[in-house]
Amino acid sequence: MRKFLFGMLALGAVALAGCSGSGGEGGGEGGEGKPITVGFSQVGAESEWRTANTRSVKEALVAPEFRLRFSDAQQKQENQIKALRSFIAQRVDVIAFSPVVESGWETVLREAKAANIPVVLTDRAVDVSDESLYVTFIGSDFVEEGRRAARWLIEDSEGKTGPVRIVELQGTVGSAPANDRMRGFKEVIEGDSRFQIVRSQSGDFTRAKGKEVMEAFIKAENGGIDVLFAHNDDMAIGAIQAIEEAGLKPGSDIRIVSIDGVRGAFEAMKAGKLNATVECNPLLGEQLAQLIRDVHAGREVPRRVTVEEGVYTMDQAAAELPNRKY
Ligand code: GZL
Repeated sequence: MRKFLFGMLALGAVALAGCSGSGGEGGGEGGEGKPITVGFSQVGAESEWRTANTRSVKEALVAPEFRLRFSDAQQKQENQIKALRSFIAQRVDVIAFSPVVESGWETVLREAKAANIPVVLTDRAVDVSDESLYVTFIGSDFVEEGRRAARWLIEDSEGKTGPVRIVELQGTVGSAPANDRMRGFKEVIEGDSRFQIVRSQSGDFTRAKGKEVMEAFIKAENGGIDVLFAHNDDMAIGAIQAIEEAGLKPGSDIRIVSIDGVRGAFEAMKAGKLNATVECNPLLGEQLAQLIRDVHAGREVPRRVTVEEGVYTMDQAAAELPNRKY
């Protein structure tokens, strides 16, 4: 009788661990109080936006509920793949990551699936044929962000006959935000012959590269630039330095619209050097933590979780600046 009872208890314990864990050490909600071990692979530290995003994730995934294993990929896909493989080897409970580019993830995501470790995408999406390779994606609608930037430009160009010559500082080549912001922007301006994108090049989302590429644009176009569309505020801030060093006035000689809504953008708008920024909210930490709790507990989650965002212009900057959280 005693052997039978012990057997039943052991069976129960295994079942409990099985339903509370997801192939990892088990834990978190219902896992006898064990923390949920999360492997998080971050793109890098390339922009103010990224710094705020990292802070938000680290503030949300805290002990004792979570055990966070955080890796900074320095904007290199090979580093992210290495990190994901390490998380798999460590048998974490959940993997979460922001993929630096859209393609090249099938193999490592299949390895995570084979190890029965659920994957949550944050911030950026992946382009995979098998949708079951990740459970959910939380992040902004980058196509809509591109549309919003173009709608601001159309409004700002009211009464102008054109041509309105635009240069475009694109984000990291192959990344979802770069691909989608470009698509959304072009979708709105096409059909209005006043607008011409005369130069486009990647500034890799950084201030330094944004400045360098804008210097080249100014030299090449020799005064023939009316507008800069930058895929993020950091490249716009770098470009502002290049515009000033060329003896031109950012915000008037060259009007500028960018994306993110970081503090530096509000300071530039307040100084009259940036005309508009489209918000892209990096503060996903709390929503991500709840998604991880739900995924780990085996609860249903939406395939796509978006965040609310707005558009801010120069005249709103001074009033809004004190409210900014990133
Ligand atoms: C957008 C994010 C982008 C930001 C950039 O969600 O992936 O990466 O717009 C950041 O500032 O580098």
